[in-house]
Amino acid sequence: MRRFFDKALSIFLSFAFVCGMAGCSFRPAQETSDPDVYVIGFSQLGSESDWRIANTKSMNDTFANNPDYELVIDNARQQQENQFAAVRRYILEGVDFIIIAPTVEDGWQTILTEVHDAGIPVIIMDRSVAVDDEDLYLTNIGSDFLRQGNLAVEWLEDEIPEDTEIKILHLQGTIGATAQIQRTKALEDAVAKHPNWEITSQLYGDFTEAKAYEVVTDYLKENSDIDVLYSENDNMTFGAMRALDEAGISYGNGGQVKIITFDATKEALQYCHDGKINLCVECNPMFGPRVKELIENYRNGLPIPKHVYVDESAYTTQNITQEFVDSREY
Ligand code: GZL
Repeated sequence: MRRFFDKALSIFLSFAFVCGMAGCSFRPAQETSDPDVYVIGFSQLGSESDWRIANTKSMNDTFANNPDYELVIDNARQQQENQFAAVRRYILEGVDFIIIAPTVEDGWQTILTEVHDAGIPVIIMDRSVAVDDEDLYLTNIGSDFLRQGNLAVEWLEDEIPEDTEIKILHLQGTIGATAQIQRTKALEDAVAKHPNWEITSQLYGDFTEAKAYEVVTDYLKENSDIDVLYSENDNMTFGAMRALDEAGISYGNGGQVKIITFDATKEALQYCHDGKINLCVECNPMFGPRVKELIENYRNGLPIPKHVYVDESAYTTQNITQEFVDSREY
């Protein structure tokens, strides 16, 4: 932590001198009272969904009241450039550790090389990064998104008789995000395997409720012949449900449209229990305790696997109770 203080002081003095000359103001880096506190710089990609809010809360709950750590969080508002700026600020401030929840997989080679050259360890959390050298980060902790997608298509295969034709409306998350890439791959591979399955359209919902409501509303003006909605996160599903309601199209158990959604947030599970959503595929955001354990293993010189997956399941109206829904943390 001493490095953080020395760096912050020297940067502050140099910037103050420059700013004094240029007449600008510079807010000193986040300062902590104890030089032995381990400072973590966390570049969170945004606050676009209930899942993301729960993910940030899990990190805060884990580190915020721990006297040994200081967690500095930057919200990139789903812009990768903002993540780069935050990471470079953390390097300048000399934090002890960096955590990145990347918006998309591409574009991280340069910035992760800068972090590596600065000698700061990095954990990639949630989605993945596509870099030439996996040694640029300690580990990638997140979900097996392809397994999530395969759980969804396996459920659909059980639901749909072999020779029945189905039309699938596909709502995609942020293009280039690992969750989007892998959940899309599972569906596209299944459609290639089932000649009676058709994707009528792939709409871009960016993992947000507002965008999904907008694109599904527009789509339903010209098309209403869909049998399945495959939506890559709950918030997009909520937007699509609003659009379906306004178009007078039924969904859920006994409805025209079977709804498949990813994340399994409490609100989605309640809809599932009530028969309005057919399948919720879980995507666990509660990474805080596991990330803390990985950081402590690193600090104690213990081995860390390159990929750490979290446990997840899939839920239907038939296999959840109101008690289970009430028990959920997020
Ligand atoms: C999945 C995560 C996705 C969620 C969305 O791990 O990256 O991003 O499924 C969130 O809700 O926006």
